[in-house]
Amino acid sequence: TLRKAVIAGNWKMNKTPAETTALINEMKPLVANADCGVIVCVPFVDLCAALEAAKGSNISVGAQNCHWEKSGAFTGEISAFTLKEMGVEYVIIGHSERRTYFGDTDVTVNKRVRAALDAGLTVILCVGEYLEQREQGITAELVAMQTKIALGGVSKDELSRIIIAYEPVWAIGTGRTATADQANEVCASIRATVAALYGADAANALTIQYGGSMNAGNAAELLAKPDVDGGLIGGASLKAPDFAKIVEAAS
Ligand code: 3PY
Repeated sequence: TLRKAVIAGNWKMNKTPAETTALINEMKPLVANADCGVIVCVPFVDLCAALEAAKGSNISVGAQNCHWEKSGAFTGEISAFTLKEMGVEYVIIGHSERRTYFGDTDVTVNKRVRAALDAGLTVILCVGEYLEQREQGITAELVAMQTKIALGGVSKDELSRIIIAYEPVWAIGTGRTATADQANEVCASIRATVAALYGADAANALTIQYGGSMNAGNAAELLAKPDVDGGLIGGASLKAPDFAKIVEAAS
């Protein structure tokens, strides 16, 4: 990367509050000297424990989704304003598991992005193609479309509170990783899309992560690429030594 990297763990639906406290306490000394951003995105019910455990450390805390309304009759949902009040700083939006299993669309992703920004959160916006789309040769177009729709109504100032995570769906939780060149190519195409919308300066300042089975073994090669500014880490973020190795590779 040419920018300061950001490493974010996506814990998905893993860890209880007690396990959250233990894992963050284990991580803290291992990542204390990081020269990159360090974020853990935990399940909603683990946020209190994570915020408490991370207090005073260089680990920031994020959620994995938020609703677009401030409050109301939306059983089971959590508002961005609630997250902000709790002290949460980041929120993942549009992860492919949300899009695939829970009906999130480009349009609802955009609504969630807007709400998160309005609440004062920083968004980790996920985009990425399915295997069939890659094989059809439409990856760049598809990812550009996802990016443009998600950023609808987002101002140039607000872009400083957006991180984009490129996550090829075929590499998520499968152990398959995009090659470093594949990852860099799509991250560069996302940067070009953002440059066309907001100008080159804004695009050059944007953090674009790669996600999809990034781990302690492959992180250094991926992060060595100029347009890969960090990682959104799945399984490897659940083990403190592995997560710390990725943070070290990004520092
Ligand atoms: C993965 O690495 O599997 C992820 O989905 C990270 O978000």
